[in-house]
Amino acid sequence: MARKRTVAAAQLGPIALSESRASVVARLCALLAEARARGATFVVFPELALTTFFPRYVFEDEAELDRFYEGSLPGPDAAPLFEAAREAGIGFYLGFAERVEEAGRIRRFNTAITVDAAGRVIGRYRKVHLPGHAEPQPGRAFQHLEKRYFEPGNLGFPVFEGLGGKMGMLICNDRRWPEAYRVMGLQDVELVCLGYNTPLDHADHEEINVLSGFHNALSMQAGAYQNATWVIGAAKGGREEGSLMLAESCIIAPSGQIVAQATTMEDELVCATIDLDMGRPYKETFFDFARHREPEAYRLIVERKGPGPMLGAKSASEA
Ligand code: ING
Repeated sequence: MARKRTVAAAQLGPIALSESRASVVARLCALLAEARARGATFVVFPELALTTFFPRYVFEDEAELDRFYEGSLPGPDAAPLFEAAREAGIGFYLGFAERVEEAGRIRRFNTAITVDAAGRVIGRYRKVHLPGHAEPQPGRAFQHLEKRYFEPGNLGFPVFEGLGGKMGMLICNDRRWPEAYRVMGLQDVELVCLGYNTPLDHADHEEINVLSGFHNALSMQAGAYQNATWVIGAAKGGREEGSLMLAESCIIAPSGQIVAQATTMEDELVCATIDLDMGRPYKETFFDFARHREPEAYRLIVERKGPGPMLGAKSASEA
């Protein structure tokens, strides 16, 4: 029997540096209301969905930086979203900057939570792959200082029960790393939710920047197909404080097909009815991991961080 669910990517347009959380939360609630009207029972909001993408700035003053963070859960300003979702019986994924004290020290993560239709937090994920730099880079119009403002996530890539299936989460740059999807694929994930903030000037090479949309879709389509899972990607896009960011939020099937995509760079709800059983035929045939994978051959993936010497390299004389 099919496990059909109507889900949505809730794309956000720009969030101004001066925009209050209350104002942003009102926008999230409007998208949630539209999701309710269109019959969706789960909504994916973007990465760092409560504030402007603040890693584009250099903050020397810690108090000024901390303005952009929440505790382990979003603060009171976000309460209207949690209440509206619970009242509507809609679950959601929400990205935010998390500042917590653990073992006596302050830790900062780029975090996402999944909240079920009853308002319970059923998943927490902290972004593992932090792009950009720890130190400001000379000559950049906009910095990308996630390595300065966050630690790599320490929760792994959890998969948990949700929507009557198996759900997992990524955040932005994670979607470019096949290992991230595969760790969830090895937990039989059926729906991967992710938010992103993707500046179009990130790379120092314009021949790469012009392919941002292609690389965005390629990364998520490949992750979906190679792990026979649905992927929902929700962008914060548009020109945000001068920085043009990719939109193109989309919903991708286990076949790798894009079944719905945003057409604006503003607040836009992208809806689709998905069948959580769609990945099953792939997992029973050529992506039957237990039958086909050869972990012994993949050791380098875990043992090495960066490229190293060729294995079993024979010198010309030995060949
Ligand atoms: N943003 C970007 C992303 O991975 C980036 C950074 C852009 C990396 C373009 C590579 C190419 O979509 C975040 N926040 O990770």
